[in-house]
Amino acid sequence: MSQTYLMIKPELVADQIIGEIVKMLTDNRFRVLALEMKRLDVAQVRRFYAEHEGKPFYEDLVAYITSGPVVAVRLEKDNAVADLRALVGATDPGAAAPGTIRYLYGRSLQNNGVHASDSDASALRELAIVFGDGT
Ligand code: 3AN
Repeated sequence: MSQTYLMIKPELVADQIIGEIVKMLTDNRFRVLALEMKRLDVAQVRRFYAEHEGKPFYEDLVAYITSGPVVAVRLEKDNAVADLRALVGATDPGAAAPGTIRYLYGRSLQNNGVHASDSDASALRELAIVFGDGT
């Protein structure tokens, strides 16, 4: 079993598209180990997206993710990272495969609905930033 991190981004939380996504996760045999609605602060989000620092979209990205509460989800499954990336779909919702979360709920390259960790190392790092330790 491995863990990964899914974050429902502020525009979907604002529109209450939460249950639909959790159902897709459990239908795909992910176990929800922790789930919390929270408002991330700027310092947390800058660390979270540190790999994008300096890119043209970075400041807008930080402002967007801190604009309202997100729903943070700790997930467990065999092959969790790859299986979740497949369920989430491509970064650009316009390129996401039919049936994926971003195909269904993504609105633009920035407002693409959800975040999913891209490696086991990222998952550990991101879960620690958002949930603290190993809760
Ligand atoms: P993913 O979330 O698919 O791993 P990343 O890590 O490349 O994609 O991008 C992180 C977030 O930054 C995306 N979810 C999206 O909100 C935003 N983003 C990425 N590329 C762009 C871009 N070219 N223009 C605007 N926002 C972007």
